[in-house]
Amino acid sequence: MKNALTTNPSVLKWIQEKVELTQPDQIMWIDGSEEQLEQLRAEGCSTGELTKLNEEKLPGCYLHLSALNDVARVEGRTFICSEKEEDAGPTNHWMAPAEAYDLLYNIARGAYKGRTMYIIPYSMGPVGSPFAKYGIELTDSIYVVISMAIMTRMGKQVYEALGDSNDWIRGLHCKCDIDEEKRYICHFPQDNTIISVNSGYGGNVLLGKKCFALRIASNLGRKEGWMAEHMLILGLEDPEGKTTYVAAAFPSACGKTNLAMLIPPELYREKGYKVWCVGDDIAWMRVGEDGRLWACNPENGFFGVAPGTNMKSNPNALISTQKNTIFTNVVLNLDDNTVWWESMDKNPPKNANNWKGEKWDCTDGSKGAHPNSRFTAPAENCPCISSEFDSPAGVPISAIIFGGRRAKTAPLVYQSRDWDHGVFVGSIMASETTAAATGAVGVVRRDPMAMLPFCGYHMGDYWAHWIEMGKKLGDKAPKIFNVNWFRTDDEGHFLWPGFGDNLRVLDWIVKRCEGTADAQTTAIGYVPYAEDINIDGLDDFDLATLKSILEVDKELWSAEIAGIEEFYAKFGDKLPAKLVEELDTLKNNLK
Ligand code: GTP
Ligand code: SPV
Ligand code: MN
Repeated sequence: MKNALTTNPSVLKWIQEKVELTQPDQIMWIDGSEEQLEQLRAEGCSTGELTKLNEEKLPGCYLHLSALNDVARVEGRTFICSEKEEDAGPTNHWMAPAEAYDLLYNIARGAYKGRTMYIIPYSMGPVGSPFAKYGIELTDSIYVVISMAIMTRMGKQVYEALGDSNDWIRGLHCKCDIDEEKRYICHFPQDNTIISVNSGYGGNVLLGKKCFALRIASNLGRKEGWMAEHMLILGLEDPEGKTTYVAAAFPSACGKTNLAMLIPPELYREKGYKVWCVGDDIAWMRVGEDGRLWACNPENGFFGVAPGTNMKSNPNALISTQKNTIFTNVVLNLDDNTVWWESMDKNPPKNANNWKGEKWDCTDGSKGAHPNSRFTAPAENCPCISSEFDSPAGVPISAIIFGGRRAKTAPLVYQSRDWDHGVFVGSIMASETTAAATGAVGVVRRDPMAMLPFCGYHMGDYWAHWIEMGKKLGDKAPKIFNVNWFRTDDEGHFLWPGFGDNLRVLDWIVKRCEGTADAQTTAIGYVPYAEDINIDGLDDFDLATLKSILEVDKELWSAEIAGIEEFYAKFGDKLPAKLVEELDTLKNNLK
């Protein structure tokens, strides 16, 4: 092929086939150079796909508005096309591979006519590290190219690392007409292939992210003996300079980015505590040579929720977005060409366009930014990025934390009795739904390990894989915890201050890992003594409230059992016996 950046035969053959299928007017081999990206940004601005923002206030930043019907992941149109239906399991949508290819190729046929095919080589994980996996995404979207340049290690160095290997993930994205009725996000684990059509929204089209790094990678992890999880990774440095790493799985829009970039409360800062961000959304984890669990963030940037991000809740995230960032579906301030979103500050712009690109009156009660509006920011912008961010070996994990939005039931924090009980705790996770996916918001649903929309195979097999990993790790396995920042009073107000103050809970978690904090044994696991969570310096929060959110209400938990049983029933004989045992133990404990 003309101007090809590789001689890898499997790459060339696959691209040639897709060129014949999609029939682009032009082909552009993305090399990752700044000149090429700059050319694409300029072209994106000339077609209206991008708006260049104020170069003085937001250098290198752009606004992108998606189609009105295309603002979040579409779980109902996301398919695992494994050969056998039972391998996708009861929590995924499944389509037979032959039928899916047929359907998708019919949609993709001629889809690049009059357009350019961009060929994006990218790496998930630092290029050349033992964690790294390579992918090629074909797209007809400039937004996708410049976003992949932020979210992944993108460029021709990937071809050098790949050599002649056939071990890479194929990704085809076609915008087509952004037709909701023909929107499909399909995964073919047996072919390491992803095809996404009729969308331009991040989670559906930045194929390195959820599609590859979770749905395909979870399959690879199962085969190769490692784990791909919807988890942030952070390091908590104590005053002696010792850093403890934890990984935490919360469902979409439930606080991963916020926790990953947390700024400790003043009294901890004064003592010298620091939090370092390794990742805010995805963790790949494998057993290291020392037998411990080591984690790497395969991404290179943050695709974070904009609304609610402000100098108080998450200054590190806000600062990360102040240069070289792409904003999607936020408010455009027409006076100074900057962006705004709900609760960024108390001064919504008077002369502005909303996320739909319409003139917006901030006093009419309508939202200016979409609730799932996002920023795409380079990890290197983050003031608290970990020195280990690019480490080929990753970081050793001491604790795994599960969590979700539960107004009642789940206490602020508890620890599992052991690894298998921890797998049970993850498997019964439930959370109120958010705007990160289309559909109703605020409905409690089971979301095991925060992987419900992202596990690329049968969830029963996935749990069995977790149990297997625990066996491999033995007494070096991380301790497993569950947190809930979202307990509310009867009027629906959050009881726990959250955000930076979540460090107070992390502090207890780290002490539990070190064996220096006590705990009370309850029906669901180990719960802190209220006195062991430091609440010094908290206004409007007292020990009585803390005790109330640490409470394990046996009635609520007994009601929970029915929900767990109903959920577990879906998995039939794929439900690991260990989890049934753990459920029996819980039932007995609640008697
Ligand atoms: P994805 O990118 O969708 O995977 O989301 P995420 O898990 O990274 O969630 P994020 O940190 O962006 O937080 C989403 C929403 O939760 C924001 O509106 C935050 O303001 C809110 N939030 C985060 N942490 C807390 C907390 O400790 N307490 C409360 N009450 N809200 C929080
Ligand atoms: C999530 O929904 O969990 C996200 C955003 O992190 S998306 O990339 O759309 O999946
Ligand atoms: Mn996420």
